[in-house]
Amino acid sequence: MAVAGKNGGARRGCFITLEGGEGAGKSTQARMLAERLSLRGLECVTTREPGGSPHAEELRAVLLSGAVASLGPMAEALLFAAARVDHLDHTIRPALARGAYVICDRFADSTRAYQGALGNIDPRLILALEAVTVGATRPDLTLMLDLPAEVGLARARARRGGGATDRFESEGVEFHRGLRSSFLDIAAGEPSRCFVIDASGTPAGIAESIWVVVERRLLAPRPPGGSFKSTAAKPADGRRDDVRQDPQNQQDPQERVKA
Ligand code: Z5A
Repeated sequence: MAVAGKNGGARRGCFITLEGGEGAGKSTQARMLAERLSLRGLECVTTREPGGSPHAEELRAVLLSGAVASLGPMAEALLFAAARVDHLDHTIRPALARGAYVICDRFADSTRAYQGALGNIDPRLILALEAVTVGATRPDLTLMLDLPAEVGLARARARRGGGATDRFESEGVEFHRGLRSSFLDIAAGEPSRCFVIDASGTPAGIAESIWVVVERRLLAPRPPGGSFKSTAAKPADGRRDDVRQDPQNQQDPQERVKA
């Protein structure tokens, strides 16, 4: 059933985001998840932030060059938000409106973690900015890929070879440890949306863990003669009502899905 969103028309599709630190495997897993959903005959749109639409990709180049860093984390947060507005308007909302599964490599939780927690911006400001930019188009499911900062950085280094680091890759290991705990804090605070996935295994093993969560949370048929009840944690934004919200499927904040 289509549900009218606050910021942008009817919404029938499903919005999945992947979050986590540098080199956690988000892009790899976004691709693998899209392939698996496509095999089910579902339309998938894989996208990323910053970027995902022509103007937002232009802003990505500016942000990752480090040109905005000297203006401080608030200016960076505003520019990430500007890119997000364009991305939502031109890629995410149109895809959701036609019923697609949108799989997005990073989204608003990255602003909360990078600019908010690590940039020391008052969380109320970050959440207010998020409310204005994202509106009703909140993720149905967020997969937090978790692994030690050193492992993610080593993966990213190996991939880069001798290439130059970008604005965020060049931060020290303490920054990346802080990021990891910020993402875990976000997941613990919103267990009805977020699932922590152990991202230290093989790509295939992690993909399997993700599939278990996606099947259970988004694809499982309703129980005969009834429906899963919405939980108290259901956002009051009128998002799609056909995503299964089984309270028993909410992750205990301490529970990690093992690869
Ligand atoms: N940022 C922000 O500050 N605020 C915001 O609001 C938003 C973003 C939206 C975007 O950088 C930067 O913008 C990001 C946060 C900031 N900064 N950083 N750092 P990006 O898009 O260029 O990079 P990224 O988002 O951090 O992703 P990544 O480094 O490309 O990592 P990944 O997507 O998580 O991993 P991957 O590309 O899938 O894999 C990395 C390598 O590891 C690659 O060679 C793979 O083949 C390998 N890999 C993947 N999985 C495995 C496993 N399981 N085992 C071993 N090796 C693996």
